[in-house]
Amino acid sequence: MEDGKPVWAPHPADGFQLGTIVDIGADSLTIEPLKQKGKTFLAPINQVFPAEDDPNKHVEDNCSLMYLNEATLLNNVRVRYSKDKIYTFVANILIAVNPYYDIPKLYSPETIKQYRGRSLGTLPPHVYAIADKAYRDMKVLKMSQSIIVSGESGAGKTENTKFVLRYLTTSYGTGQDIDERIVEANPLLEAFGNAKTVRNNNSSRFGKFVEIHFNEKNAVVGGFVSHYLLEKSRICRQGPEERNYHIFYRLCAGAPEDIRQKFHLSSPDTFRYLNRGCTRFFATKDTDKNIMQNRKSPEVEGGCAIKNQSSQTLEHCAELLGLDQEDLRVSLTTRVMLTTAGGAKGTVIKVPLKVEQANNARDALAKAVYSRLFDHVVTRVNQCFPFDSSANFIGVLDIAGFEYFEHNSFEQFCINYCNEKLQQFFNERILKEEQELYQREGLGVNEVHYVDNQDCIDLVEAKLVGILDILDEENRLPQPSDQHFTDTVHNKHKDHFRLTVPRKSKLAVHRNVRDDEGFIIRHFAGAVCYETTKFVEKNNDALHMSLACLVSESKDRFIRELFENSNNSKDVKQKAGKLSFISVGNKFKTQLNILLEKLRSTGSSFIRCIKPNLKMVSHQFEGAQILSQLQCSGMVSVLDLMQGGFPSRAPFHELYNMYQSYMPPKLTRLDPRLFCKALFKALGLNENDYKFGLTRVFFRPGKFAEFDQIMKSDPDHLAELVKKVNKWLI
Ligand code: AD9
Ligand code: MG
Repeated sequence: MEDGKPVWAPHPADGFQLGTIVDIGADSLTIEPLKQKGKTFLAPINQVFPAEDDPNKHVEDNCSLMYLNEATLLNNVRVRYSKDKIYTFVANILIAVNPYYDIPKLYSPETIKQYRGRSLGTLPPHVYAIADKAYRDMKVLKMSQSIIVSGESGAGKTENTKFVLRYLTTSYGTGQDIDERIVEANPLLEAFGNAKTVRNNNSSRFGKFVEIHFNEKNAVVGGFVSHYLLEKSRICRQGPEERNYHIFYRLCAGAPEDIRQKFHLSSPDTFRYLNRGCTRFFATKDTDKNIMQNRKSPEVEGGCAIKNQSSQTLEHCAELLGLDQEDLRVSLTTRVMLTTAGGAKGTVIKVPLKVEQANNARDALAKAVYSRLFDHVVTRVNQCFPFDSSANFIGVLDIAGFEYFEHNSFEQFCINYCNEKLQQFFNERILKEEQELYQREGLGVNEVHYVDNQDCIDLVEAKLVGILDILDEENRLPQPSDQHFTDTVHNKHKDHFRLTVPRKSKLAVHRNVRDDEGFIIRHFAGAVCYETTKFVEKNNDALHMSLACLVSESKDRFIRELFENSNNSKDVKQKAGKLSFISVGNKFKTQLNILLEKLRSTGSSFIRCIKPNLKMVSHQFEGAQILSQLQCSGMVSVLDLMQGGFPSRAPFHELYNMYQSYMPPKLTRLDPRLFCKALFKALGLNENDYKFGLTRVFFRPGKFAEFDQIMKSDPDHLAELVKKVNKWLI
């Protein structure tokens, strides 16, 4: 970068703005914005990037730009988006910007046909190009493939996933029922697993990996769906302007009369979980006879009773769960314990619950029923596209990207841990692909380096000392606490590079929490402060004892079966003595490791989805927040990774076309490869700055632009150059 050359400098709203350098300081630059001549500002050197000569130029593959940096990437995506070109490649990675409106013909059957069998790069970037590449790779390499779709909420992951599934079943299905079923599973899964949130009116509240299986002849034979981390808190509570899962409102609005009667359906307003107002508890010091009779613990005060007993809520609930109404009432308001005091060791007693505990028990029951129902729905979906044997599969992963909210809890911790693992896989693959490309092109180099995030993954999942195991240990204590857990994490990892104690200002000011109740993890995509309140509770999937026993003995076979696996021992006495704990974190860790093992055994492609604006409207490009998504999705680190090798690459014929007009006719008669060779030799370029591959020239960072500059320099220089070329040719 030098005085007078166009550069991209930081801009608070647009991400970057064009300007020129007017002065160079020790660690900052003075920039004059193009749009506001005369009004200069200072920018840190490491945040200013060289710009292409023509800021309106756009390219299908970002790697064919002369300057490969986050600013030129953002600009390329911006220019393309303004022309409804929402897809862009960065090498083999596809960036997809959500257009928030239907671009005519973008996904038409004709477009599907066009992409069939065509190599990557021969047609404009498209999600179909990625789907077809996966299919062709599967066929040629005889190896399963995966397509990893990521991005923040509302970025278009689920829509793109559906386009991939539709493409594959349309292009390579057998034309039978099974193709349609794979596509039709989506509305069903979305009814149970999607909800309106402030970020997306149809937000998936679970992650999924959908496999399409193919036979030896590479035709579709079946499918399989795995699901991850259904958001359970939504069942009982939704934020302002948010809703519970779609299925509830659909049932209330459109169920046939017999189902309405059977399920006692009415308007959503009448259900607390849909709009606050169903079974509530209030504090009691006396009244309830049954509870009083069973009180044998010191907690005589502070029991509770069900408030709206006059309504039929409890009765309906018991009826639908196949339970005795009285049993349900008792189980919701008391818990069983094994006495150890006063000689009567081993006697089961019922301890009344406090209001808050009873509310939690009720919510836990609702969450358990729903999450098991969701598991069941996925199992049934899987039964709809069974297959006897499969040669290979193409799996599409639609899972939430890196999350960083104002308040981050256990859910964000799990999803960001997942994203660390996926990022590592992404790095491994991109690195490998770069190296393979260099090998294919015969470059004879092997020197791409990147920053590994294994230390961050270890911090979360290492045996005993990892945060997940520390949390499980806490859950197993007789009296687990979020504070004790947090302290243990900090004690075990005092000087860990990735972990710090949050500053008071971050957490405690408006909220009544200790200033160190939480931790900050330095993720690959940025530091996130997690508030650990409720970590212990959210890590436990077990119902309290009396409820667990109750539902496992439901008169309703369906309900009984939903709870069958988790409740092996029906002996209350035996179970009451134990602390019931089912670890959410470790279940996820296991699932994730199985998923990654699967991904590692497949060939892979990546789709990075981008949300263009927070208003969810078309034709609005909010540069700064798009830039932050490019950083969070690891795209900026891909550019960094590529900087370690030869990031800019140009096919010989492209270079030939670009520069032939500058050269005398004698030279342009040469074939493109020789033309380029002659040119480079004559220019006397440093051989460390570029490499000749079989089909293209690879440049070290910034060297493509230098070359371009020399080519376009003054005529005298060019004449000199031509002489040299001629000499070299002779
Ligand atoms: V979440 O993490 O599940 O909350 P996603 O899945 O990333 O999120 P989704 O695919 O649901 O986002 O897209 C959000 C909305 O954007 C959709 O409901 C569409 O209205 C809109 N969308 C997304 N992609 C496209 C597209 N290619 N063309 C038109 C689109 N509209
Ligand atoms: Mg989604």
